[in-house]
Amino acid sequence: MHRHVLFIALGLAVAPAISRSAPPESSLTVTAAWTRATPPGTRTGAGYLTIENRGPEDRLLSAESPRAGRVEIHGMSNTGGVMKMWPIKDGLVVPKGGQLSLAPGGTHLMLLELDRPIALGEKLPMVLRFEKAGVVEIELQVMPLGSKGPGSQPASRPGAAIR
Ligand SMILES: [Cu+2]
Repeated sequence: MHRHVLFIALGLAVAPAISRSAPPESSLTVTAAWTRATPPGTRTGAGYLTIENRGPEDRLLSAESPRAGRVEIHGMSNTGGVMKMWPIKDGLVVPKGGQLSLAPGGTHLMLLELDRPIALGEKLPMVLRFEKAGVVEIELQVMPLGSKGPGSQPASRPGAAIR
């Protein structure tokens, strides 16, 4: 009984120290984060975004969303009208001082096992996990079915929601 209380107290004491050690400003900015509304009955969707990097090389390791059972990073090719998608397991490099773009027809975030269709007007929460920058929380703007994407709009402020 007393041991349990001690462990809980330690946990509370350690948590703030960890968040303080995180960089106060991230070098990553996510812009133009969006997805498309999906028709009723659809369990999959695709997310697109641009990551601008003012710092050293980083790597997008994975993504998740409370709205999807899982999110995979997918590569895509279209050769002679044959469309192929495949999971990219070891993540994507965000080049030093450069940017990484996930866009229709290419690399995308595949949302699988959606709990319900994606509706126009909602903002789809997404968590991105980076090798160096850690966790970045963003929201995907929902565009109409068939949309080619929004203009460049910040999805996260530098340093915001970084843990
Ligand atoms: Cu895909």
